[in-house]
Amino acid sequence: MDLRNGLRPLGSTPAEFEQDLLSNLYYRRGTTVESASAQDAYETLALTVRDRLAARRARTAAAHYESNPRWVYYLSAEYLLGPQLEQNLLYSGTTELAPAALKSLGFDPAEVAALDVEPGLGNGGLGRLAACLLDSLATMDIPAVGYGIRYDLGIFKQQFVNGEQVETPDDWAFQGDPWEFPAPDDRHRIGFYGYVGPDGWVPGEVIDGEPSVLLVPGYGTETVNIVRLWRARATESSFDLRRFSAGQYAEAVEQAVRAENISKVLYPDDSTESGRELRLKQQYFLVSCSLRDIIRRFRFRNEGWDGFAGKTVIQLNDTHPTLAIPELMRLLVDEEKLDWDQAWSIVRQTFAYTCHTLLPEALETWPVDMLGRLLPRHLEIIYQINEGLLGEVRSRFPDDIDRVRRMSLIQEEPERRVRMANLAVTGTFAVNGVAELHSELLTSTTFHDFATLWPDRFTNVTNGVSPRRFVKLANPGLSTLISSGLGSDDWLRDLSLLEGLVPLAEDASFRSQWRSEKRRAKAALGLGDPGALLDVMIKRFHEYKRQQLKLLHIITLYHRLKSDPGRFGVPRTVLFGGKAAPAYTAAKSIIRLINAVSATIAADPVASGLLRVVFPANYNVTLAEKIIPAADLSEQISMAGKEASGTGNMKLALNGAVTIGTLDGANVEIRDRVGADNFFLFGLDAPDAAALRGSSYQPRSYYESDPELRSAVDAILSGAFGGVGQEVAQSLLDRDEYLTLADYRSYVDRQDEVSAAWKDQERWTRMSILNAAHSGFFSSDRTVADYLDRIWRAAPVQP
Ligand code: GPU
Repeated sequence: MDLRNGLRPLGSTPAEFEQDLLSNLYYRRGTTVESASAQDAYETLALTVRDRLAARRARTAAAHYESNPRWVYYLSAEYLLGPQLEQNLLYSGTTELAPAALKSLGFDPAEVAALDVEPGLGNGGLGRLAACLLDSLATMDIPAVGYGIRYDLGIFKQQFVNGEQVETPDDWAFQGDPWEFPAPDDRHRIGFYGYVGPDGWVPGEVIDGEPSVLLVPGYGTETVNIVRLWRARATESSFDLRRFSAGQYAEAVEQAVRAENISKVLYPDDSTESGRELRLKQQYFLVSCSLRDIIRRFRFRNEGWDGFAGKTVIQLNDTHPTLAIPELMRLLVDEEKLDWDQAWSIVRQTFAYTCHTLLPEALETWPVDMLGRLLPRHLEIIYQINEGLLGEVRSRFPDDIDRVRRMSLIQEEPERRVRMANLAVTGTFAVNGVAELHSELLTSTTFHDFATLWPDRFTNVTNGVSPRRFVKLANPGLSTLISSGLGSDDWLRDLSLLEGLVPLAEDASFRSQWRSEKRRAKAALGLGDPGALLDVMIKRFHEYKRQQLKLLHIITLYHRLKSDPGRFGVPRTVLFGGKAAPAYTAAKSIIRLINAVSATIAADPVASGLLRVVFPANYNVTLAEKIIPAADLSEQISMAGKEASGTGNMKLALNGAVTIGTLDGANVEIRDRVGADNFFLFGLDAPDAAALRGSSYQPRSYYESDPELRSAVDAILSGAFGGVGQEVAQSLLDRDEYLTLADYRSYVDRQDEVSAAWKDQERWTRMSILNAAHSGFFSSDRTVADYLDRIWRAAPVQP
């Protein structure tokens, strides 16, 4: 059957859409207009929109089958997909149709839309990057599948109780998820534990991985790709009827519960290692299910193994899926009976690895004991890979024992651990960092030895963001203005066209419309004075990102206000958004202190009209889409040499926020493009920061020599903010691991220039427009184009 022509076309008029809604309401939801709840209406709408994408999906799959292309497989423990309804309305061309049809059936479109829950299956930048890349892959018609885990509970919900972060579970699919297609027949059986016998691994425990599929539509094209998310299921035999009959109810289901815990919850860590066995199980579960699925798909149109690496590239999103390397070796050697060298050559041609960090503590390692107990055969394979690696090192660098020790896949001291990053570099044909500076630092520091051995393996692919998600959907008003300024909306598929806005920065009427859009977005956020500069810092809480530096600036502004209100620069609203890992005490203290400072300023009649600090709880993609359009100033103030790239910096610049930032991550490339005049640079650069860290850094000397800094720190120490946060100030004075005090003066002085620039609204608007105009490079379409060119080498297939 030809799927291209074999499907009844779905309606495109309001009446037809209404008909489709009705039939889904009756036949799929089993209810009627009169008795339908808002939830019924929401689920019905989702199904009706999904049907349109599913029809395109069928055509895409048929085209893929026919062309038997080279596939890009993206393996990621996290996807932060964002709200699905608005996206799928846009991509299916039903943004106007749907609310009209709902209304005419008597439903309230706003109430219905509010029921869409974002799947929070990621922590932060890494998970959102995965989602942006999938969006671009589909938009560019690249045959691609994303693989991940369908966690029952996503990233925790954040609440503030007395200013403190309190975490509650995110049961995002409590009502079911109407966007998902369960595919229980594609389940795979996965083993753990056990022993290695003469015929290979004999697992001691088995579980099933059951996939469901989410559709990933492209924008302005027919292509609909997919992401497959695995869910752990107990096998039939795991229910213990004997115990149940004996009244031992908990024991009867114990094994089943343990099995299903594997996909129960997303680990809420961001760039720190979490050494838990369950997390290692999740990682193996993801890669084992996904590899079997990749092989199953390869077998549709291909035989043998010779063509596998030619048809397949598997991108590892950080080290979380690195067990895919020994797992594919095991499948090829133990199950497919290939010899080791042939298998290793296939593996080495199939995988590529993206590193997302420079923090040493974020480089995953697993205790040899734990890994060997959970995956005994994989540990053997890792040892054998290590023999090959160390043999190569010894022959290239005879007698360099220290080099061998550094490069080994096994760390010996203080405990034997497997170094996942070393394994990822060894088992792949390409390794990339995520911004130019990051990639340079990787080859000069973290992976210096490997880059010496295999220089051609290393490359850079600077991150990017989806202009559909972060401009069109987040900021419809500005998008319309951009399209009218450029004379078309082609920029949504070729973001370099934003350069066409450059002359419009000199057009007073365009500037005034641009300002109106900013004000409108601020009003929509409900932030009071739309004339105040909106200064935003939205990202995970981490000491290296330095929310504490922003806080010292706020306290300094507050002190200036108190001492001379007439001298105060410009009205400012500072907005924070972000979560701290639940176990990260220092980050949670910073959150608590921000909320306390916010309350103190709000309660002070002298200050509250001019300076406000707002901190909406539970920052996520949904909230990001509201905040980013409203932002005037983008805070990108990490200690130089610590932020791999950043992607919020790109989203904000694209929406016309001006950056204040260090020369870190992708900030460097943003500044190069938008121009030094349109970027507020401050602070130590990466070499100087590293040098200062390496010497005997004395944070106290900065405190002692700078009266404004001193009074800010003293205020915290003296308990001026509800008596909380003293530990934050104390740790700055004693350790200040991320050089906050060293960069304070340069930061505060730069902020004074920000205030001066804001006073000249015409000048500010020009900077704002030029930021957007010169940020076209930061489209994830360009990122995907770079991956294709440097690593993936796959070609588009049009449905
Ligand atoms: N990142 Br490692 C995460 O969000 N989580 C992680 O576990 C690790 C890195 C971030 C980087 O911190 C950020 O700089 C980068 O822009 C983002 O990944 C995407 O590459």
